[in-house]
Order: sequence, then structure tokens, then C-alpha cells
Amino acid sequence: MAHWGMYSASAADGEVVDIRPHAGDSSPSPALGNVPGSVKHRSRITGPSVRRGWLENGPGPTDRRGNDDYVAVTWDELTDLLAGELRRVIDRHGNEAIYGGSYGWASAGRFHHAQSQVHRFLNCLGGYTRSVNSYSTGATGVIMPHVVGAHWKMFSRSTSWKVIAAETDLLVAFGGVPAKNTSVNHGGTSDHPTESALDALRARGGEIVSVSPLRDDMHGAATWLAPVPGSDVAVMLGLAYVLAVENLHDTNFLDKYTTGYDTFERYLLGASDGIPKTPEWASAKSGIAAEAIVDLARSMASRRTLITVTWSLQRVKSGEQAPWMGITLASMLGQIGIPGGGFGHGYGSMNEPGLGPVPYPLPTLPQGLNPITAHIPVAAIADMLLGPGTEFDYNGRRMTYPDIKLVHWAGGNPFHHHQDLGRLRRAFGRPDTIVVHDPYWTPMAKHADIVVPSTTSLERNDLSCTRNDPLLVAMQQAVPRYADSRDDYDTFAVVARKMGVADGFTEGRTSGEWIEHLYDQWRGYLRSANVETPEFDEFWRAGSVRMATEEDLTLFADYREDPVSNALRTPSGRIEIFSEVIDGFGYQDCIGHPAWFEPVEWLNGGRAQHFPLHLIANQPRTRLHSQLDHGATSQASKVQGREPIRMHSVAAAARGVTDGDVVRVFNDRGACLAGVVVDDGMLDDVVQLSTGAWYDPLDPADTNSLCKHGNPNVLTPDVGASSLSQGSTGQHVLVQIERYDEALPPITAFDPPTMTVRSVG
Ligand code: PGD
Repeated sequence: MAHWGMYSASAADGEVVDIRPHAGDSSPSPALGNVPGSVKHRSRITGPSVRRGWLENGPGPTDRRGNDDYVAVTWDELTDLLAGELRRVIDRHGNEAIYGGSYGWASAGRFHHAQSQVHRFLNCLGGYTRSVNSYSTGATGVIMPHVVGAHWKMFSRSTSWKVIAAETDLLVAFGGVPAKNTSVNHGGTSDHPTESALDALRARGGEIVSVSPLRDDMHGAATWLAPVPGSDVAVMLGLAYVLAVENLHDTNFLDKYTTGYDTFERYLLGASDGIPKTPEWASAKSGIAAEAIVDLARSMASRRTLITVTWSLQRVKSGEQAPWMGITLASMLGQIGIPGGGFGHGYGSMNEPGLGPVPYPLPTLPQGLNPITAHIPVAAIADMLLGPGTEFDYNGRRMTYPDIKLVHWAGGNPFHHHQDLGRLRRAFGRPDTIVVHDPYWTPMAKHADIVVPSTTSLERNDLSCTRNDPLLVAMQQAVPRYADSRDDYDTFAVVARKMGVADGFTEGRTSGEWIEHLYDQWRGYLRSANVETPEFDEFWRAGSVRMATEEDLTLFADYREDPVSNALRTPSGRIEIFSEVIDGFGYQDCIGHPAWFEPVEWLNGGRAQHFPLHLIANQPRTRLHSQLDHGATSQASKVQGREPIRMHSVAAAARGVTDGDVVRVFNDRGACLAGVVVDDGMLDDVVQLSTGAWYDPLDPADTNSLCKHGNPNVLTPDVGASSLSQGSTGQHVLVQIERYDEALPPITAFDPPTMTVRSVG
């Protein structure tokens, strides 16, 4: 099982040579094609390694990270060095000085889950500074609990695809429903039903309107409205205005199930700020014709309508507003809680929304208790490292960044997920020590001082399952451990022993015993719910066990049915169109109700005079994030070895470039090369470059170096969505593009660093 789906593998000579998708998968992910050849790829870390400068000079801030040689050490040496450095930092600076936030998707599997392992290990040592929220839903994760009293429930208990296919007459999808993203699911998946559900909706006569700058954000036929990127909230306000002035809004629903509509309406109609949010006003912001907005609003009010908002719309400055305004608009239509109507968030952002949830707890490795209270919103890592002691706002609190001396990372690649990589590199120069566990020499591993070679999930046994999939799967080892790599669990167990906390960490179990223990524990839960499952050995032989999932869900149906007994976990118990709590925070950039905030990175602002193209830095279709970027499917998409950038023919012609050319994409933060694919399925001045090409600096000594390979995060802004959430805003950035006429530098991202012989022992 992988995040991109279930499959079986054939292996020869320690390498996967062929894979077969799960027979029950209706639309297997193309990313499966990256797996063959991945075990022994030259970018694997063959054994424990230490950065030469760290080994020779000891811990401390340095500008050599990302630009140094490595020295191979033995496992015993690595254990001594790692245990000694953790002990030094804890004794001298306290556990708060360890940043163990360690964000990242790592690989599927309930036991060998890298974050759970590193958190459990650090908790045994007395804790660490942690991170909260995610890069996926950084703004949503903070705003939605204020508005509907929940966050993850919006996805895991979303209206089922089956219900949408059968009941929805009009699907209005802000950000579309990009099928490429549904090919992945955190923790794995055994089926990909999105495309067939959309086909079934159409076959029934249902209509789809996709509001997105990219035509292919919607699978199959749809009315395509292409707004200026970043203007969706203005479009939604224009739609809401029509509903309000034409009396098409459902005042009964608003009275019974929501709070604060009146205050919002004063803003909508311009009574509170002097700006009525008319369709003409929305048109001026978005470029969508006012008549189209009026027609759509009327059409929405006349039919069973589901409004969806993708997660990408909240991965921008003021990202809280799109989901908040989406649910406000759906509240005005009054169809929330009715099958096929209402609101959805995250369809097309990951496979999970629309799939039936499992009604039991899943097998889970306990992470222990972290007594350290220091934490940061996850995307504030560079701010924290560069500004120890600095104050910042987060969700109504004034907090202070801790002084981090040691960064301990397992299972993530900040050079994929973070923004403004030049700034991140400077931030990574500040701590005394960076420890990275990864199977591959990713750019993050090449910035580490202590490099711990991990196995991949193909080299170990594990259990896999997710909240919204019926199968608990026996992930069976396909190949032996590569070279001198180790499971993260075994690494932590040995270091824990050295530091005197082995009992707490391992509880006396090997990894095999843990897997069986977690299964048996889970089996016990199910038995108490009168559900029988096979003994572990039988399960392992069979390869999977099927669980019942809840089908035919409608989001908030229970709330609609009984808003008193099933009150939402908000202060009012209702959907908060106006939040007194948020209003009370007094933030200028996130007020008490959904509102339009002019973006910085958008085509209608002053910055566009310098950088006139709007780049959408979205998720790739050929891989998961940066994982297996060297695989066959990902490599086949590259243009002259560079990440493809899609450009409209008008923008391409204006710059004298055509299909297959290499261009330099730049702004005042950085620059990267990319390979042109001309595509008119977008506005003239929109370009699209996915995340995930491994960062590959032309000059590793220069933190702001050109990336030869096409990583858009050298360009994106490292600013929080707002004072409320501080969520990541990596989705949108303004750029300029020019043809690259110099000799093409070779791609070196997948080459291991230079290994040297140590000069001091
Ligand atoms: P991955 O490439 O999945 O990216 O960012 P994330 O850091 O999750 O990195 C996972 C790493 O784990 C890989 O290096 C892999 O080799 C390693 N790994 C796999 N298995 C194991 C294991 O068993 N042990 C260890 N130690 N390591 C392992 C994803 C993040 O990026 C996310 S979720 C989103 S939604 C964001 N999206 C955007 C965006 O839309 N636009 C921009 N510009 N930037 C984004 N960044 C965010």
C-alpha cells in the first residue's frame, strides 16, 4: 500500500521490477509507475552519514548546509553522535530547544509512520517543540472550528460520492474537482471513485460548473468559468449579493441554523463599508461577466446545489475566507444537510472526501505525552528559526518563538513543502544541528548534519488502513533492506537504549511484535463492538481484512435534523457566519465575518506590473509531492529534464517561446528553470508549475541560487494566510518568464553528495 494506492509488486535481485494495481481499484494512480526501480535508485542513502563540517567543527550555526561533503560513519558512531548531541542540547538548553515538528507525508503504514516514530522517541526524552496544523489545510484547520465547530469532519464525513451522483443537480466547484489529486490519499486507498461519480452525475442530467483558472481542474464536461486567480471570494460575494437582493436566500435556514447573517448582509450590501458586492463589483475583480454571476446565482437557487471549495483555495493569503464564504453561500441557499445539496470542502484535494468512513478507531502507535508546550503553526518554521524570542499572532494568542538548537526531521521534505526556499536555507543555517531520516538524498537530507538512512515501505512489514477505506491491509515486505539502511524504529530503539529510555520507547517489542500487538489491540476494539475479525496469522496470510464503512452520508444531515441535540461545537452551537470570537481577536486581516481582502500576489495588483504572470504552484499529477520524482512516470513528464510549466500560447508567443523550450521563471525572491508546455486551457496570463521537482541549485553556496530543475517554492512567498491561522500560502505567486538561451546545466538533484574520507576522527 502507498499513499497513491494499493498494489502488489514483483521483485528481482532486491529491486521492484513490476507492479500490479489492486484489482478493485476503478482508476489506479499513474504515480504507481514511479515504483519500479525506486529501491536501488542512485539517490538512495546507502549508510549513516555525517556532514564533514559538523564532524570536524562540531555543532553550531553555519552557511555550509546544502554545500558540504559527507563522511560515511558506522551505525555505532552514528548512534553515539546522535545520542550525544541530543543529550547536550537537552542538558544545556532544555527539550524546548529541539524542534520535532517534522512535517511530512512519509509513507503509508500505521506502525512505521515516521512522524509517529520521531514524536514517540522525542517524548521518551522529555518532549520537543511541536508544530500544529498542516500545509494541506493550514487556514481551514483554524477557521473551520470557529465556523462549524469541526475541521477534519468536513472531509472524513463529507457527503458521499454515491449521494452526489444520485442527488446533486448542480455542482458548483470552486477550484474544480482535480482528479489528479484524488489519486493520492494519506495512508493509502483501495479505490479511486471520483471520476466515475462525476460521470454518473452528468449521465443523470446533473450539471457541473467549474470555477477555476485551469480548465483541467475538472474531469469531463463542465461549464468553465475562469476567474482571475485569487478572486473566488469576490465571485462568491457577487453570487450572495444576487441571492440577497432577489430574495432567493433561505431566511428560515439562516434563522434556525446560523448566526450573524445580518452583520454579514450589511457588509454584503455595502451598508457597513460603502461597497455593495454587486455582480459588477465581482466581475471587476474576477473577470467573470456580471451576467454569468447573476445567471449562476439564480440557477443555484432553483436546484439541488452542492458548492465545493478545494483546499488549494485556502493555501493562499487570506485563505480562511474561501471556505468560510463557501459555507455562508451554501447557508444562504439553505440546502446544507439535504442529500446532494449544501457544502463540501476538499473534493478533488485528496481521495478521502466523498468516501465512506470506517466507524472504528484504527490501529495506532501511541506517541506518548509531550510535556513541552511550545509549538508553532507548521508553516512558521523559517520565522521561528530566524527569529527566536520574536512574538507572533496565532488564533487569538500572542506567542513567542522558542530558540531552537536542534531540528530533528523524519518523513518530510521541507524543500518540497515550504515557501521561499532561499529564506528557508538561511533559516536552516541557524540551528546547531539538523538531523534527517530519509531513504533518499533529498534536498533536505543534503542540508542535514546527521543523515540517517531509512528503509522504504517496500523493505519492511506494516499494517495500513485509513479512516475512509474499507481495507486493513497487510503491507508485506517486497525486497530486503537496501544497503546499510534501517527502519526508523530500529534506529530510534538503539539511540533510546544508549540514552537510557529503551523500555519506554520499545516496551520490549520488536517491530514485528508491535505490528501484531497493534492488530490484536484493534481486534479487541472491534470485538467489543461485536465485529469479528481473523486472528493475526490468518489476516497476514489473506493480505487484508474488509471493514464496514458508513455509506450514503450527507454532511451535517444530523445537525439539520436536530440542531439542538446535534448542536455544532461553536460558541452559538450554530454555523457562525459572524464569529464574535474572531471579531474579538481584533485582526485587520481576518475580521468577524467572511470578507474580501485584496491579495498581494494577483494580476489586478501593483506587483503584477513587475511580475505579470500568475503562477499556480499546485500539486503534481505524476507523483505524490516530491516522492519518487526520479521515477518513470514523473521523469516522462519532464521537458529537457526540467519540470513542465504550462503556458498559454499568447503568453508563450509574447516571450518568443514554444513547446519544449526551457525558460527562466523568476521574481524578486528567486528563479528556476522549467520546460514549456503550451496549453490554452487557462487564462492568457496564468501559468502552472507543479510542486515536487527536487530543488537543484546551480550554485549550492548561494542560498538564492537559480534552481535548475523547476521547484516553484524558490518563488513563492513565505507569509502566513493571516494572523488567525498563519497557514501556508504557497499556491499563488506572481512571476515573469524569459527564454533560457544559455547552455543547459545538468540536473544533479538525484546525485548523492560527495562522500569524503574524514580528516578528524
Ligand atoms: P513529500 O515529498 O511527501 O512532501 O510536503 P511533504 O514534506 O509531505 O515528503 C515526504 C518525505 O518522506 C520524502 O522525502 C520521502 O522520501 C520520505 N519518506 C518516505 N517514507 C519514509 C520513511 O519510512 N521514513 C522516513 N524517515 N522518510 C520517509 C507535502 C506538503 O507540501 C503538502 S501536504 C501540501 S498540501 C503543500 N502543498 C503545496 C502547494 O500546493 N504549493 C506549494 N507551493 N507548496 C506546497 N507545499 C506543501
